[in-house]
Amino acid sequence: MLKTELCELLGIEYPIIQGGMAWIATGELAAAVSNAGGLGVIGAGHAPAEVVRSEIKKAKELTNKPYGVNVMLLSPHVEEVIEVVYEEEVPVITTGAGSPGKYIDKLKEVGTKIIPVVPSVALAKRIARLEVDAIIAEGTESGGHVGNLTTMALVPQIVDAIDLPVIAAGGIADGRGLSAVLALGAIGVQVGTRFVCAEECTVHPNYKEAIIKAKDRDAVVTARSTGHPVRNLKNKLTRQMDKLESNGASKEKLEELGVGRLQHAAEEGDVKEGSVMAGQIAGMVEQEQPAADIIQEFIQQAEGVLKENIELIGE
Ligand code: TUI
Repeated sequence: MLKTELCELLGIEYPIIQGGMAWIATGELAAAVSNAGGLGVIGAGHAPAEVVRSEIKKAKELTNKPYGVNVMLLSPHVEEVIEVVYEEEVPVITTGAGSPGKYIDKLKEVGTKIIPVVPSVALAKRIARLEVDAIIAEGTESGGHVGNLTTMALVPQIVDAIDLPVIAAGGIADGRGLSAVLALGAIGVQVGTRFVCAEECTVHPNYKEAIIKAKDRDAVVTARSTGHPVRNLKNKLTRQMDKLESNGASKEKLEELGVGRLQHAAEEGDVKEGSVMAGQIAGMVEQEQPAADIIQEFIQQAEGVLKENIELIGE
């Protein structure tokens, strides 16, 4: 059975972490993934701390297994969210959009494992000096806020640059991706887009349908000129963003147009004028499935690939 160092580190059965997607990854999804043997992660995004607390309580009611919270470090509520994570003694946090440095001592008091997400070697090196437990190397194939490097180029460079365990993210939708990043030196994967289409995911059905219908080139990056590029599915909003950008619109104007659009797509189901954040592998997601089936498929497929690879070597 496929086990890695990540399983021991987090007390989980399979080396799969679910991406903590803002407005999408609720307590229900996180609990379903954790019950299925992965690590389910609640997305705090920009939500107020009490909303995050209620999702944590939901997850705790639905599972006895370890789970996590993704803390978006640019959130206006980040200080209060950290306080809630501390009070609720959340087993694991992943962090995005910065360095979790100033929160580490406090969270270590309650035994929280800390796993920052980084898009570059420079950031990985800076963060590896802190008391963190592992690092997620997130390639530009991911949905949402993205860096520039691909998973294929980023993961081995981070593996070589730091002494911490590395988890790969971006462009991974099945067991082929999992076995590929193990070959790059990662100890596991973080998977977002495919879990959006888990049955237990409470996002609006239109959002899931948009991912299921998407083809290979549909997940495009908008707002590059703002310095905060976002990968989302091509629609009326992305065309409007591109047009404004090519007409030389200011960073402020472009950012203003993006405000609230993810929530609008995720909760209201407006997949035309909302931001349907999704990764480049959206074209590989073909159906809605229980989280447990997604995880079982990942593991069986990865085991098959790894066995075939051993056979390639021969005697
Ligand atoms: O955080 C993500 N992806 C996200 S967050 C998000 S929430 C959102 N809500 C409304 C509108 C737009 C977005 C959607 N997708 N991925 C992790 C990630 N972290 N990617 C890049 C980084 C990152 C960037 C800079 C990590 C550290 C960092 O450090 C900067 C510094 O100088 O400390």
